[in-house]
Amino acid sequence: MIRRRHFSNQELANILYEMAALYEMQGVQFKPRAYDRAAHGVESHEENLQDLFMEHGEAAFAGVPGVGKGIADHLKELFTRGHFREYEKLKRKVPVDIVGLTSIEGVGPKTVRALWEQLRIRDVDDLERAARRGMISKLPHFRKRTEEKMLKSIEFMRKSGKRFILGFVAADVERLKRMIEKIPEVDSLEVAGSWRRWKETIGDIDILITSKKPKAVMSKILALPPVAHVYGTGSTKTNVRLKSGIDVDVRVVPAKSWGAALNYFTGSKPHNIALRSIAQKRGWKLSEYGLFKGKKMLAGKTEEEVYKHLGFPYIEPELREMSGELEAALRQAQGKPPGLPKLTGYKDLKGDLQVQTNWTDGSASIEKMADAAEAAGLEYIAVTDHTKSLAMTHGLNEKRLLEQVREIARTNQKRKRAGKKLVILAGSEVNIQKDGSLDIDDKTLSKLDIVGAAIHSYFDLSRNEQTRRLVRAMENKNVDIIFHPTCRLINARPEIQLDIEQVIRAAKRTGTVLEIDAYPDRLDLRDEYVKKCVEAGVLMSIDSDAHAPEHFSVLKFGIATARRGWAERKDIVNTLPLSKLRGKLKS
Ligand code: DGT
Ligand code: CA
Ligand code: CA
Ligand code: ZN
Repeated sequence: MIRRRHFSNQELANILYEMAALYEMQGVQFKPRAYDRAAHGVESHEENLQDLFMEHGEAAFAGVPGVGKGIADHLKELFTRGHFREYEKLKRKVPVDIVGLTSIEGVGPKTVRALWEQLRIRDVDDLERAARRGMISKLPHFRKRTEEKMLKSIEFMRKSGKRFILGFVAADVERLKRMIEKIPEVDSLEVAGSWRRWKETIGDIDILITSKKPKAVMSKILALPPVAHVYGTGSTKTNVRLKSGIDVDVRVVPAKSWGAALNYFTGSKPHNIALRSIAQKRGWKLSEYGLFKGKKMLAGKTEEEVYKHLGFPYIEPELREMSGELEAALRQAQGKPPGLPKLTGYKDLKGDLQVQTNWTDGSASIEKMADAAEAAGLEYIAVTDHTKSLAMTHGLNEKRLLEQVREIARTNQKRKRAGKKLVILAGSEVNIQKDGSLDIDDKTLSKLDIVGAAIHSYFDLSRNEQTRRLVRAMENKNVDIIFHPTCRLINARPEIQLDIEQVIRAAKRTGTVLEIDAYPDRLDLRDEYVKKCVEAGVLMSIDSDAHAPEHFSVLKFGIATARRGWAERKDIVNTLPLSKLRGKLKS
């Protein structure tokens, strides 16, 4: 019997992204954008599309943004035959690893095509070899600098290794979790490890289960469709690899040890080790089975109980990184400030201050983005499209920006008449130029409700120059927020060189908000910089950087990053209602 292949939504999206790139390489019009849109839609769809299709047939595609008749037919073919002809045909023309190659900075589909036609480069290894021998810079239209950049980017990717960006595998993890929860012999289940601590990347998925029939649970897990390979399996411990390439550790523990095990497998390892030594100092022993005094179990059923016996209040998983949480917890237990922070909650955001629309590189209209934000529970958004010096995004010039201000006013009126509540602010993501000046004049900026400024080029300036550049932008009295301040892309591009302490001081002095961009591969500011801002009393915002209506769902990853940086509600400007937000921005 041939088992039909099962595709995760991420795998489907990757195929569609590849289609977009293949078409773009061929110089085909419109299709690349259509496939990109469909890929976005599939990627952020909650339910697995293949499962939905098996259950509901073609109706499965109706709710997926960007998936029209043509693409639905391709997916249908993929589900029923395991492949589809259009894709194979395109692949035959250019048999290269497009996804791998285009993940190198500065390599787009057109470059992939040129490299294939002139040097027969198929994958990243080929590219690296050619670049090292200086063959790229000898091609027409390629410069020495481009070649050097490619090599740098390849080196960075190799160094970052195989950690998965949490937000990009979240749908797969949730789906696996639901599948295991449905196994009748499973009593309770939690995903522990770095997932539960909301780290920006995870090395693997750690699943903790209680069950009275561990053998049955394990054998049913091995039979789940996403499982690709079994490293080892026993009644308490099983290790597998999923088809998506990520490893899973499964542990079954007795119910009486649940809390101790959850604590142990949530980590972090240094946090565990510290707790263990605190137990030892009292002559006790802490393990994944419980807290023991000799043979007597003192605690272990819940995490709260374990912490309590050790003299601590409950510590949120996001704080368990040994960055001072035990000292703060101890002070709190002794009634001495400062204790643990009262972390920003996952439902605390009232607005989103970075949203792109189809006026530039977003996929949807102002109105559609507003409706989606309102459905996501927000009270306001700022429309912040790119500006003119980012030509590839069709950035707005002064005239278009002012047109957009009027369009936003009209949209607000229209939505208000229809009884909708969310308010749209007129904003901008102004491009910061090499010298720290902005590409939109001050007079125009002063007409906006809110101005975000961001760096999108010259990532390799020296630390001094880069810091001065950003500080100059903050000194502009119209600039309310710096978006994605360090410009890193997780696993793809390092941070720009900044004297972060100086940046934070300048933010404080100028009253500029620093952003936590919540998009999963940005999370910029990162957690440790968030903590520095909290300590310095610098306000931050948590924004989605949405380019499509479904992207508001990424806000939770930004909130997690804020929590990992100990941020409270008072530290996050968009936890405020609109009326109070205005008072926190520059006038
Ligand atoms: P990851 O998977 O690299 O993103 O990070 P974690 O934190 O999920 O680490 P992982 O999967 O190796 O182990 C899960 C948890 O198990 C870890 O957070 C703490 C605990 N753990 C693992 N190895 C040790 C150890 O040698 N000693 C102690 N005390 N705890 C450990
Ligand atoms: Ca892990
Ligand atoms: Ca693990
Ligand atoms: Zn954009």
